[in-house]
Amino acid sequence: MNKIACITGASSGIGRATAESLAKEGFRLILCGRRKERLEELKASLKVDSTILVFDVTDLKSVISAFESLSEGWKNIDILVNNAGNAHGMSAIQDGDVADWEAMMSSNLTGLLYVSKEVIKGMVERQSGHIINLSSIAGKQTYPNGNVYCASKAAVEALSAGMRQDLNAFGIKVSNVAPGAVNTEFSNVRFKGDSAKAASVYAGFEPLVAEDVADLIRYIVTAPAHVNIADVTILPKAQASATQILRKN
Ligand code: 8X3
Repeated sequence: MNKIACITGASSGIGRATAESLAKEGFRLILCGRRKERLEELKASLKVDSTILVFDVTDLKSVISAFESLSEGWKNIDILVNNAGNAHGMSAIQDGDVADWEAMMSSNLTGLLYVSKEVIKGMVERQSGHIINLSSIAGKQTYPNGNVYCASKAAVEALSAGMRQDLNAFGIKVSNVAPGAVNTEFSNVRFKGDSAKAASVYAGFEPLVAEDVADLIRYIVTAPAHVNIADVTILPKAQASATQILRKN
């Protein structure tokens, strides 16, 4: 296997688990994130050839220079996993914090576009590639107090469909992955370090773990060449919708 997979938000959660899962398949990896030490630690733990790009997806100049800095041997990216993104705050729209709104729209939507633009160029030239966008159940169903986070993920859903249509002519596959409740740093970030509140999101049922989503991504990227897994929602067994979770206590 000589294929190169580029993963954003690789320093933790679903991104990190995806890096570990694709490493087991033998992919060469470009590990992207803001936290250099974590990326270095991850790189050292992997048994495949990998390289690190440290940048913030919301900073266009950094995104452009990071991809320009790749040496020739790393430029032909076969797979892009657009995983970087987060939720910031959870409140009714009338109480929303503008800084939180901007942080979500810029990482979940604009940042995904910035990174995709840099990678799509080469994919179009080579007439091959596969983009996996991490959406959410929140992109398919809006829930109370989810407003802007849900809007940012609904935008990812629209972009996945739009990318699939526009890149179809170039033989590029686009897949959309929409997870439900996954126990990662997600809720800790959403609730700004309030660990009790974060833990309560996953209390009383067995949530997904990052490896469950990574396993799905591994399946998507290793499916036969003529198969595109276009859009998958992955939920814990206890979850029936964005707002319906069967809790035991
Ligand atoms: C994360 C899932 O349900 O907390 O995107 O929005 S949810």
